[in-house]
Amino acid sequence: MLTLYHAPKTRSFSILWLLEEIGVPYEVKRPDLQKGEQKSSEFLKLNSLGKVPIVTDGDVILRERAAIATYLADKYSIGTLAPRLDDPLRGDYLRWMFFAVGVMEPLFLAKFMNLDVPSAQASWGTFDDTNVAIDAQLAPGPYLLGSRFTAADVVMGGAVRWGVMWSLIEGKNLAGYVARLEAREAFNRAMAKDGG
Ligand SMILES: N[C@@H](CCC(=O)N[C@@H](CS)C(=O)NCC(=O)O)C(=O)O
Repeated sequence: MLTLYHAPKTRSFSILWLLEEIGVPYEVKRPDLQKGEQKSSEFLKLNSLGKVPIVTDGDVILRERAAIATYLADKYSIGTLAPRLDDPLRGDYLRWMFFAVGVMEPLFLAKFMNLDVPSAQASWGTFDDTNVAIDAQLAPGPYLLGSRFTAADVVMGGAVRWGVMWSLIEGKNLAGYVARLEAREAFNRAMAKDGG
């Protein structure tokens, strides 16, 4: 049985959503972040950073959204939510899976904090390059890899939704993309389960 450690209205929503997309049975454990349960010694054995999401799959302990999503989609939805290793789309799939956490999140934070990071040192290049790259990737649509919805849309989708909500990114293809994601049945099932 898969177990997801989840807290409402946090980054772990992506994994809740992905599990609903995959359709595999799982249980949810809900540490109370307000009470600091994620910093208990028991929890820190699972993730020394004291953060959700965590997924356990038997003896395997998974941490970090992009890693968790890559593992789950490869193991439980290969050829559907994850392009196979020999699929030409695999490269783009991995790019966007890791773009969300490695490029967009630090960029959003830098923007929020008004940090002036030289583009050669920043993982995101320039803000405009990043913004244009995301919008251009979505131009053919309806999803990141064109007609195919993948686990990368779940992880990137979370970041794009957030960026659009806070007006951190813009582009003519973003609002429609977010609306398509939010219309998905699995997304709405996850929303209903988010708070418990
Ligand atoms: N790099 C982690 C970040 C996870 C993360 O930031 N989780 C936050 C919630 S959004 C958390 O658990 N915060 C609780 C705390 O640090 O006390 C990932 O992508 O999975």
